Amino acid sequence: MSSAATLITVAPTGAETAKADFPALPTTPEELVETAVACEAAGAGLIHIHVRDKEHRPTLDKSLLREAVVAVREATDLVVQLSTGGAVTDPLEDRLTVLEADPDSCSLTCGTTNFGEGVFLNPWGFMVDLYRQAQEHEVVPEFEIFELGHVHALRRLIDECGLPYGGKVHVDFVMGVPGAMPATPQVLMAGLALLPPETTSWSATGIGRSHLSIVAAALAAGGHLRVGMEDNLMFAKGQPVSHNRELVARAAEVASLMQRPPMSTTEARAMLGIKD
Ligand code: KMH
Ligand code: ZN
Repeated sequence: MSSAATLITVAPTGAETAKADFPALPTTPEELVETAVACEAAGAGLIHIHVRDKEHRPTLDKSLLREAVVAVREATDLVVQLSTGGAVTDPLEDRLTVLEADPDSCSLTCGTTNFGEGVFLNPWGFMVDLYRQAQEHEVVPEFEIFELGHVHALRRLIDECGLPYGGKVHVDFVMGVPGAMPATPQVLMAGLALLPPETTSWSATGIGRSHLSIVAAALAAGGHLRVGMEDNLMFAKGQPVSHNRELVARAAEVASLMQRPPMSTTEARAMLGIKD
């Protein structure tokens, strides 16, 4: 399960930060494509996309999602992953329709969790529907773990529904969301110890100031990385991120120093079981 090269996922936008509060956040189609191109050049292999509407508000509008998938595919070779998490206010039915936009991959969160002031709902029936629809649409799910118990829910999903499309199981630990599991190396190690045997690869991301310690812990433990302004708006103390590329470039530099250079997009597709 550990790998010589590192998959760097960029999550450039998210659904939580307002453009008005953070103008560098890529929210328009043009900004998304420019970000994707720059991050691929800096070492990213996968992009996790949340789309915004003309007013920069998070949206699950199907045609906007489809346009984003097509535009990023035309401009890059990145693995294109759409968020099915959306915003905490998005209805479950709308989150299920994301697969109709035909991404390579989709996020699939393995249970409900506290999410700051809100609750991010992922009841069992929704997880099963999303899992089965991803199998039917030939979309590779990435299993998001916000709490340690989510690892057991993933085990149950695989037991009850079989392997995902592509035959690989890629897990992403999203650590340090306020109210959910803390972003410490110790918690990451506990999560790794619980992973189902079917797991073929894993990555981790630390929210906010835990970002760099989780980069280091994940690399040391043989995992992959997720970085980006969805998770972290500060490059360093007192220095806001001015472009997602900076976070990808730093992750690539640390990974290379640890003899785990960034993976190519071809290697990423093979590792994740993405269809040609
Ligand atoms: N925006 C969060 C409520 C995902 O993309 O699947 C959920 C989230 C996870 O970001
Ligand atoms: Zn997301």
